[in-house]
Amino acid sequence: MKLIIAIVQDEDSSRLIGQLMNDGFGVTKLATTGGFLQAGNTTFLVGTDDTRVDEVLSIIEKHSKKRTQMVPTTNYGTANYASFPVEVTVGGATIFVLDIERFEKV
Ligand code: 2BA
Repeated sequence: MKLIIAIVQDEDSSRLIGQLMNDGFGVTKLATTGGFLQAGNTTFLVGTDDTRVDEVLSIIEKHSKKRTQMVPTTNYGTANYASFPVEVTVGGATIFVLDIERFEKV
């Protein structure tokens, strides 16, 4: 068994959870915050048989878009400091696949 942890953008989360549920996967959705942007994102936990991991990954890939975002960055100089925007590409999805030693529902 594997646990898939997938971090996606909030905008993609509704369609993604809908598709995963339709296809019979057990899913938990967590409201999370990215460390760099300090903005909300969504983390999915999906526990599944090894044989279905690729299916989950392809659903996540299909429903997770890449987007660009302008981020204000502060450049600290010696006398003054100025803030300037930098373009950051976020997503599609950041995915971890973990081996599960034991799975119980009690
Ligand atoms: P954030 O940490 O808010 O990062 C948002 C986006 O900012 C990242 O998109 C990346 O393009 C950029 N970014 C992150 N750290 C950066 C840095 N030190 N310098 C310049 N740009 C930086 P993604 O790579 O698509 O990541 C989206 C979200 O996935 C992240 O949100 C974070 O919540 C999660 N994530 C990404 N890599 C992770 C990791 N290795 N472990 C845990 N969570 C991760």
